[in-house]
Formats: sequence, C-alpha cells, structure tokens
Amino acid sequence: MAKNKKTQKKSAVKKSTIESLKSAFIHNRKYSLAKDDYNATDYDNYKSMAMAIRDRQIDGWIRTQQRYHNENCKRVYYLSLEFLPGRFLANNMLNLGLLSESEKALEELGFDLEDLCEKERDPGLGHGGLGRLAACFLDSMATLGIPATGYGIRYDYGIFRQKIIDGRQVEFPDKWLKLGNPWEFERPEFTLKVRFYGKTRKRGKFRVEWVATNDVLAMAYDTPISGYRNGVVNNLRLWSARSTDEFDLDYFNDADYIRACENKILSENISRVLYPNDSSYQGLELRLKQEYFFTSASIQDMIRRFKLHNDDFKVFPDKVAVQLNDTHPAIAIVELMRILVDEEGMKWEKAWDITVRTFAYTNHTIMPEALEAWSVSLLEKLLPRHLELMYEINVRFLGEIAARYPDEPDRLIRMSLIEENPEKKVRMSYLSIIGSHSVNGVSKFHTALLKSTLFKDFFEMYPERFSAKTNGITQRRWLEKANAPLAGLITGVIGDNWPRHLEEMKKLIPFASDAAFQRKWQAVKKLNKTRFSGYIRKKTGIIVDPASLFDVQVKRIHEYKRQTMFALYLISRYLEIKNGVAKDVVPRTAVISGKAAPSYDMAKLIIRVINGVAGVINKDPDMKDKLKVVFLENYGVSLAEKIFPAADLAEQISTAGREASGTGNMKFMLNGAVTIGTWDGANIEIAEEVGSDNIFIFGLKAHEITALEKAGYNPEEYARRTPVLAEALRLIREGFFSAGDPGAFVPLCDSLMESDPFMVLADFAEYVSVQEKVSQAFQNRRVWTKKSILNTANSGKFSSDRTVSEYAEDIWGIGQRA
Ligand code: 26Q
Repeated sequence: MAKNKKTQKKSAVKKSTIESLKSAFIHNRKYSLAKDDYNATDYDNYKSMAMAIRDRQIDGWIRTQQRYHNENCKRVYYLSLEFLPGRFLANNMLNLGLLSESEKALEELGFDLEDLCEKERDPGLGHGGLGRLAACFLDSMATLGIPATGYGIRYDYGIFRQKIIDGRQVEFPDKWLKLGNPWEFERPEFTLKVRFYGKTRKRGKFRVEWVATNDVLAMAYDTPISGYRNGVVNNLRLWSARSTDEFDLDYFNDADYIRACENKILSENISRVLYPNDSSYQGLELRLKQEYFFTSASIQDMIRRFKLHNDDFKVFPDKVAVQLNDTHPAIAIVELMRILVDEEGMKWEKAWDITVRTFAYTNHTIMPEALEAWSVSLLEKLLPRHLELMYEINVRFLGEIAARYPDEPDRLIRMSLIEENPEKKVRMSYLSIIGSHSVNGVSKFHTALLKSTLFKDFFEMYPERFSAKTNGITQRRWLEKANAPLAGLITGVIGDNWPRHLEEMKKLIPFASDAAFQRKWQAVKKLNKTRFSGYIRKKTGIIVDPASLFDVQVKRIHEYKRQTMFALYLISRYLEIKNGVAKDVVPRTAVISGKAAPSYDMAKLIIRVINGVAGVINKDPDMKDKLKVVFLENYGVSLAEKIFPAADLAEQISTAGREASGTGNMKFMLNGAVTIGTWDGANIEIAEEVGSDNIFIFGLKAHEITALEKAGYNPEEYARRTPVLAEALRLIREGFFSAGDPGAFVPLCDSLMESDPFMVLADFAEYVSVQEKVSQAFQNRRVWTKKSILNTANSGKFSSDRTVSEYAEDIWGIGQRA
C-alpha cells in the first residue's frame, strides 16, 4: 500500500514536470524567440527546449556558487586552451535527471528528442584528447562536488569542419556561434584588462612598473556545468577579446583615425580562432597572445575572488589550486609572480613559494616537436616584464642546481630554462616543472617515460613532485547517453549505481558466460551496428553488413598513431581475398575517422590513401560482403558518440612510447569493444584490468623501438621479408589507389621505405598475424561476446571520477566531498 502511494506520487511529479517543460518550451519560443508553430525553424525548436533545460540549471548554479562563496572553500581552476564538451542538451537533461520527462514532453509537443539534439552545434574548441579530457574532468568535478571552474577561450571559430572532396581533406571555417548559443551567459561586468607590449621601469629592489602597453579587454562568457543528479552546478568561464574603448583624440588626419580603428578591430582577433595544429609547435605571435590573454584574465579573476574573503596572500595556496593543462597556459606562473612582486609589493622568495604551492602541471606528450619554447625576442617585445621575471627565475634555479651538483656544469646547460641554440628560447615545460609543486603524466607508462627520459634531470632533483594520473572518461556521456540500449541492459542486471561508481561494472563478470545474458548483449550490439550502418549509408552511400566485424580507428590523423598500418593491413586483406589465399573470410567493415592538421602534409596524404584504398575495395565485386572501408568525415564528439557503441574492435596501434595515454581506447572498452593495440599509454593498464585473454597486444615494446633505432633500422628489409607488404607498398606507389594521379602517394611510400620513423614496417607482420587471431575469435560468437562483456565489466578504473579524485587527493589537497 505504502509503496503504491509512493509510485503514485512519483508519477504525479513526473507528470507535472512534463507539463512544466512543455509550457516552458512554448513560452520560450514565443517570448524569447518571437516564433510560433508556423514560423519556428528546427533550430528555434531546439533552442526553445535548450532554454527550458538551461533554466533548470540556474537555481542550482546560483546555490552552488553562493555556497562556495560562503564557505570560502579551496577552489580548483582548470586552465586549458581547449575544451571539447560536445552537445549540451541531452547531457544536461541526463545530469539533471530530466531525460525521460523531456523526451515525453517533446513527444507530446510533436518532436523527437534525438532529431532536436542533432540541431545543436558541437563547440569544437579543441583538437582531440587533451580538450576532451578537460570536458570529462568538468563533468566529473561537478559530479564529485569539487568547487572547480574551467577557464579557457571562447573562440569564434572552433576546429575546422572537415569535408572529404575527391578523397582529400578540405577545411572549412566552423562558425559555431552563428545561430547563437543558448548555454552561455555573457558577463560584461566581468571584463578585465590584459596588457601587451610596452616597456619596463624599475621601482625599488624587485618591483618594476610595466608601462606604455597596448591593452585588450577580456569579456567573460559563463556556461553552467551540472553534476550528475546532485544539484551541483559549476562554471566554465571562457574569455572573448574586445577592444578597449579609450580613444586617442588627436588624430593627425583621417588615415591615423582609420589606422587607430583598425588596430582596435585587430585586437579582437585574439579570440577569433583555435590554432588547428596539434602536432608541431610553430611559435606564432598570435598563439602566444592567446595564451597570455586568457591566462592573465583568469589569474586576475581568481585574485579578485580570493580577495573577497582573504586579506593575506599567505593563504593563497590554501584557497587556490591551479591545474595547467599542458604548457599552453604556463605563462600563468609568471603572471602570478608579476602580480605578487610588482603589484602587491611582495618579496621574491615569498611570492615564489606561494606560486609553486599554487600551480600543478600535467604533461600530455613526450614528442619533442610538440613541446613549446617561446623565442626570447618575441617575449621581449610582447611581454617584456615576463621575460625579465623568467630570467630571474632561471638565475635562481641555476644557482640551486650549481649548489646541489657543484661538479656537473653540464646539468646547468641541460636544465636551463633558456635553450641557446639555434635561437634563444624559453622552454615552457621546464618553467612549468620549476613553477609547480606537482608534475603528472597521463598514464603510468607515460609517467615512467617522463621520469626516465624527457624530465630525467628534473625527476632527480624533485622526485616528490612527479606522479602518474591515468586519464579517464565520463561514463555518463560515453555510455549512459551515447549507448542507451547497453546502459539499460546493464542497469537491469547490476542496478543503477554505475553512473556514479563505475567500479560496480565488476558485477557483470559473473554474467560474462551466461548464455541468456550473452544473447541480450549481442542483440544490443547488433541494434547499435544496424543503426550505425544506416548512418554510414546516409552519409557515404556505402552499404555495410551489420553482421560483419566493425573494426574502428578514430582519432587525430598522425604518423605516430599509424593509420598507415591499418591501411596497409586492409590492402593485404584485399589482396589475399582477391588471390583466394585469405586464411579467414570473416567479413569486416573498417571505419576510420579523424582530422589532420591543415599544415601536416603527410597526415593529409594518409587520409587520401585511406580514401583511395576505400574507393578500390568498395567497388570491387569480389569484396562484396567480405571487406568494406569507410572514412567518415568531420570526426568530433557527436560523431564519436555514434561510433563507439557500434564498434567490435578498437585499433590502438601507436608506435610504443608515443601515445601518452589515449582516451578513445577507454570509450571503446566501456562500450564493449575489444582492443587490438600496442604496449603503449593506457593500453597497458587496460590490459592489466581486462586480462591478456581479452585484448590483442602485438608489436615492439618501447625499449625495443629505441634499441632498433640505435642499432640502425632498415625498413626495406621488413618489406622484403613480408611479400604481401611489399606488394601493398608497390601498388600504393604505382598509383593503383590513386587513379588519375599516379604519383600522388610516392612521398608516403618513400617515407616508409627510406626511414619509417614510426616503425610501421617493423610491426606489420605481427599485426597481421594478431588480426588473424581476432578473426578467429570473432567467428566464435560466445567467445567474442564474453570478451566484449569482460571489457565493459573491467572498465571501472577508467572513469574520470577516479582520475579527478586522485588529482583532488594528491595534488589539489582537497578531500572527497559528496
Ligand atoms: C601546441 C603549441 C601550439 C599550438 C598547439 C599546440 C598543441 C595543441 C594541442 C599541442 C598538442 C595538443 C593536443 C595534444 C593532445 O591532445 N594530447 C593527447 O592528450 C590526451 C589526454 O591526456 C592523451 O590521452 C593522448 O595520448 C595525447 O596524445
């Protein structure tokens, strides 16, 4: 009886929620958009619903921020040049606990939730892993009740939109704000001045004035970030550049006036566009301006907030933790020093102690070409005071090294912040280590490599600063939202705790071999694959078989990630099927997606090769039902959400030692895909969790790669030893996959045959033989399904909730809340 009453009450509440969502929708459409049933566009309808949901975040937002304020608690600031949050609508519904009510409300209004969600533009404010990690962390920090704010740039143009035209990547500008953004709130009252150029003037022993600067304004835009059903709403604050409105009135003539206006317009270019390069450091002035612009505004904002409650900077590190997402915001270290020393008049030693205790640095790569080093001459011009401070930091640091290692002058050269040749540059990673109390890598293996190679000297000097924080992903977006059918099946068996506590997935282990559960698991995968096949057909016209093995590689296109090796494998299968010598005939559908940096010629050529191979294979009648190759354009968060649920096999095949962690690997695992991968990054920890029977590992280990490089690597030898590889390379070189442009792929073949810096050929033979094992395993449905279930069941470690808790405990010095 009591239970009955409770259910009755629940359904009454649900009903009234649905009614109120419906009336909010109608109200918003009419009074915010001035539209009705007749003239509302699809986007208007999306927006009306978005506003209804956003309004339901606001009470929690105000309450949460008020509570942080009243409690004067320690705050975490996550500084990142990149955020890839994905679409907000369905995710906010999910986190607010309004998903089913919203779906029903929309249905009663005559709309389909999924269709409406498709109208939202992805905020593409990042390239890949590092930006998506920042977004997963925001979700986890709000869910764990951590008082955190994300700071970044509100780029007018996000990462370019990729189209494939004649097999080639073509870039188009991503004007994502064109139709407005219902999730952000403009905060003109939080507009801060950021200074550039000018010169310095001494004012006492340490204190210096920075004058005659050229100023730009930073205007705040806030986006609420809801925790998972806990009432917590944190803030993502993105800065947009505005010109100052001081006008110099003595223009000599019209031309001066025009030039003055031009300069004002140019200053707003700072937040215009995300640099699309994630592979090589370029050292461009506008990029440095972006880094300093958002960093300076964010530090000013933190200090303003700190001063509301505290009057002594001594306690700053007890109230403020700043996490640097790679070195991109590292100039923040120097900015805080400048404010403490020059503006607050603090002694150097005290200011430095506060700074070091405030900052923590996360490294995401050991590849030397991606490491930031700003030229001294550029710094001197753009940030003259910061350069002086960097020199002072360096002099003192070198003094420390000399005192500690008196007989090792080499160390001074190796560890100096200043690189001397060929041009004087400041090494931003060294600055980040020296200026932080914590340095972390993003997987255990990556951290071990940092300690033994790139940062060896620093690890010897400050061992206590280094730790591993293995990346994670939010299971809310990547399973509950992206894969509702699987989420539903899982909840039916183990209950609904896993969205907060992913370790609970372990409860699936006893069901891994259960025949009835396996059948349900297979049915869900089949459903997802069938739906995704429909998507492939709609977007590319290619018809794929949902029963085939979906073999997927999605990530940025980069030589070290070795999409080339996957392409070579597909060619080898093509040849073997064609020649009737294929050992297995398990039908496969290869799915590849990812963007290449516009200036990275080799990566763009790899895209062309894949499309060339796809063209030949897909139209060959002998391949029908056996092999299909699909390149999906414009990879991003929203496309990823469609792909992961449909994958059987995840390609994680980087050259060992190069992939810091990977997070796509975790999204596949969570969705029940099995990994084929190298002993690299988080693959190693995935193998540890899932067990060697449930992952396919192959290839040279990192130390073997290094040894082979030292011994002298001759890729041609490997091609000679593996005839099908030699044949594949010959066909590529001779234009078999580039009809109409026979020489197109010669540079790729030359690179592979002459130097092969990422050792594709060295790993190829073993890769192919492990792929055969994959096919065999896939043929046995029960064997494969068990592996698939065990991947999901053992994915608990890879929740970003776990990652963020470790940061909170070990780095930020805040105990677990909520
Ligand atoms: C640097 C200088 C100038 C302009 C751009 C850049 C730049 C921008 C973005 C350099 C690198 C990036 C992105 C790096 C990245 O996404 N790294 C990935 O980070 C993930 C999260 O830790 C890891 O899982 C991946 O292994 C790592 O590749």
